Amino acid sequence: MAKAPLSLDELSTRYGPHLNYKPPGGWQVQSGNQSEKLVKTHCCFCGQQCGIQLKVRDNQVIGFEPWEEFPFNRGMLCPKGVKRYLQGNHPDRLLDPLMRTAEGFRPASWDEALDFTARRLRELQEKHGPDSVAVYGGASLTTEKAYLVGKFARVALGTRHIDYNGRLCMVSAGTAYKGALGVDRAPNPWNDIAAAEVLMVIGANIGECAPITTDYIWRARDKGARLIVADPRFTPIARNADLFLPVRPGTDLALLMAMLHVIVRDGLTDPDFIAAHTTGFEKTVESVEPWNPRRAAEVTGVAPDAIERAAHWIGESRRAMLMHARGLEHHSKGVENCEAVVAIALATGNIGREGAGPIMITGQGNGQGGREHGQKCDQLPGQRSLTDPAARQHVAGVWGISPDDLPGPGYTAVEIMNAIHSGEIKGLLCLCFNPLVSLPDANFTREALERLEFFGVIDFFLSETAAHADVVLAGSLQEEEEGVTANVEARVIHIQKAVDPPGNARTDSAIVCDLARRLGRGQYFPFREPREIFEELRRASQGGIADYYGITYEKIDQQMGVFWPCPTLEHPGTPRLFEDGRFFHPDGKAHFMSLAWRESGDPVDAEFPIYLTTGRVVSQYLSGTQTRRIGALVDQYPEPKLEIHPRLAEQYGIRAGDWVTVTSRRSAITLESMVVRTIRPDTVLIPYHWPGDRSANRLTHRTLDPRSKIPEYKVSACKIEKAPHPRPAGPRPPSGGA
Ligand SMILES: Nc1nc2c(c(=O)[nH]1)N[C@H]1C(S)=C(S)[C@@H](COP(=O)(O)OP(=O)(O)OC[C@H]3O[C@@H](n4cnc5c(=O)[nH]c(N)nc54)[C@H](O)[C@@H]3O)O[C@H]1N2
Ligand SMILES: Nc1nc2c(c(=O)[nH]1)N[C@H]1C(S)=C(S)[C@@H](COP(=O)(O)OP(=O)(O)OC[C@H]3O[C@@H](n4cnc5c(=O)[nH]c(N)nc54)[C@H](O)[C@@H]3O)O[C@H]1N2
Ligand code: SF4
Ligand SMILES: [Mo]
Repeated sequence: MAKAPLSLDELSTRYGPHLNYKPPGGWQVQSGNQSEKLVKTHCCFCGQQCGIQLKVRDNQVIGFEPWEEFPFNRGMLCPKGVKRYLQGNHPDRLLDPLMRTAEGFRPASWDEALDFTARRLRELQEKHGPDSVAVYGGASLTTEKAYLVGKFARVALGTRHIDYNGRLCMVSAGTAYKGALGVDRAPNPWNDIAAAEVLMVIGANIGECAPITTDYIWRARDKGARLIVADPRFTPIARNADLFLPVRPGTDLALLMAMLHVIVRDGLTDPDFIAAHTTGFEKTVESVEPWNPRRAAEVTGVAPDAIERAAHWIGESRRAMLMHARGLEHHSKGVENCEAVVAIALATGNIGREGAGPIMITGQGNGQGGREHGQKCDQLPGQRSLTDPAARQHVAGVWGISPDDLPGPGYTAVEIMNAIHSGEIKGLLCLCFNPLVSLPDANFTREALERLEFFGVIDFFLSETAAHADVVLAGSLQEEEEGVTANVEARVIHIQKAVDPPGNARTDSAIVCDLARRLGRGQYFPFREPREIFEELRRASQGGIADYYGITYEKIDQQMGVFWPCPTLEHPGTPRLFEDGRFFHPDGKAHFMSLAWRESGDPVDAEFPIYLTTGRVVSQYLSGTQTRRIGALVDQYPEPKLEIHPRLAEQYGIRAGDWVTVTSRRSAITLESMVVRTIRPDTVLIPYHWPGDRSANRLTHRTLDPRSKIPEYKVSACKIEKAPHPRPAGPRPPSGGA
């Protein structure tokens, strides 16, 4: 089957020369127009899930108003939130299903596209077995859709291979919290941040990636809280820190073990709490014993007295919080890193109280809800385990199938791509995921996609990945289908439908249900609207860890969100976990782990002597499919730049604005330099929101954390050289070039 991606000309012919579209004069609204309405809903982008009111006229989202009563963000929005409304009517919107032809794509009818998709998936399964096809889901989907996708893979297709893009995001934190505390959720509501006395932010660029969280930190600062920041870069939030720990990429575990070492050595633990509520503390003590601050300083580049001070501030406080994001987690020891953070909180008794706790900062819009109800390869709804016989019995009962017909655990996201590359998996259905830009080692991903015998995508834009598909099914934006998401605090909130999908585009869940019918499994997918999916989800989650049984759309509206677990209709929800000192393990205790240092998967050496790390900028979102199409956001940061310290730049004769070729053990890309004093001199950073020859993921490696299976995006080895000539100049398209 032809697999060549569309050329830019082909893309433009089909979708018009609308790259980086700005509406002439903006979509301005006449005031007092009777046909306008405001719809209270949430931002479709990051895990803060800010409340926003979308302004709707004639079935089009034409603008927004702040939603000041919504408690999480109180009307505040970041640059992405105020521009999100520009997607719905964007000229690149897919308005019909597309089928690949020898020349590119042609619009097709839904019958043709869905029949073809169902037929090809079944043909592959008949020939090569049920597990020869895989499903990719995504955590920008509403929880209803995420639940539906998990059920679709297992019940309609009967494959064990279903995983999602949150595998690239939250799984190190999730694995660690599940192992230590028995539940994969930030334990505290965000108001607790404002009540903390000591805040440690580790591997989180709060100002750019969790902008609204900045406000909570300011509130704590206003009350005198101390702020510790650990990051290889002096990020915007670090400018306000009392203590900055410029940690070398990939060495957080040594830093955290040394902090634990000091906490134990100096008697800063909470022995009563440890004795009453935890197990295994001696294992942790033993593993941190060799990690005195001097040894850790050699590994991390952080001065010993700074490590001592951080440990003392946290150990001496009864209201300390440790906040972390992907800088800590995108590592081949991402789980241990998070376990060490949790261990510091537990050892000092800083958990289960206002202003005290370890908190993961969930990234994706529905990063929390999207990881609770079964689109993970080893999971059933309610954050249940797919291998637990009682969980299988319960969920199979709700679904009306035999537990014996539920497939077992399958591959994780990167493992699925590896199996596509090796030919083991031959068909893929992908929705809400752009792996060609977001998986590590992009050249490998592209080779894999070209080997697929069938590839179907559900998206509303033709992403770089979708350009490789045989069929692209025109799906829906968040505001085109009702549902729920769970924000960074595990507050379940209500996504309101503002408009219908445009043209012949359909809602994601209608597409999935229709496909299930064409696969002969329609009786299990009778849903006419998301509310019916939610009702089933409530029952499927009942009794699980993420228990949604007591949550209804109406209750969410009344309470402005309901924190799970919420087991009964009378239950108010659970903003703060562990207040009664009970953890979610059967023994009710929190479990300490033993920690062990190991090197990253792509270590620096004489040939590749510089640490390369990757991350984000405030105006772009993830693989950029959405934000690279919004002119005002593109203008803020049009191209990826190489952040480099003046000292390192000087060593290579690089001046600000020079073009630099960055080479890793996989590949090379050339980009403009941005010489800044805010990064370690042994480290460079590239934001990853761009495809093709601007893609940071051409350079990254496929080493995974052995337990969470997260890629090690935050540390690769590279070399740099000044490039004689820049790449061809001029505006670049949002799509293509992959
Ligand atoms: N503007 C914007 N906001 C977003 C997103 C976006 O794409 N754009 N994406 C959302 C999503 S899905 C996510 S996951 C979050 C991500 O949010 P963050 O994790 O905060 O963002 P990153 O830029 O990936 O990395 C965070 C920080 O880690 C640092 N870092 C790199 N290596 C290391 C290391 O080894 N140790 C330590 N301690 N720090 C290190 C980087 O310098 C960076 O400042 O943001 C969410 N919000
Ligand atoms: N080098 C490097 N790589 C990284 C990271 C890094 O820090 N460094 N971060 C990783 C992280 S934390 C993450 S979360 C991943 C994200 O990586 P991806 O998940 O691949 O990124 P997205 O841009 O969210 O891709 C989602 C796709 O789904 C579509 N989409 C969005 N919403 C919907 C919807 O409601 N319905 C449908 N049908 N489609 C939808 C979008 O148009 C887009 O094409 O990237 C990872 N990759
Ligand atoms: S991108 Fe995140 S912080 Fe910005 S408005 Fe949207 S939800 Fe809020
Ligand atoms: Mo993420």
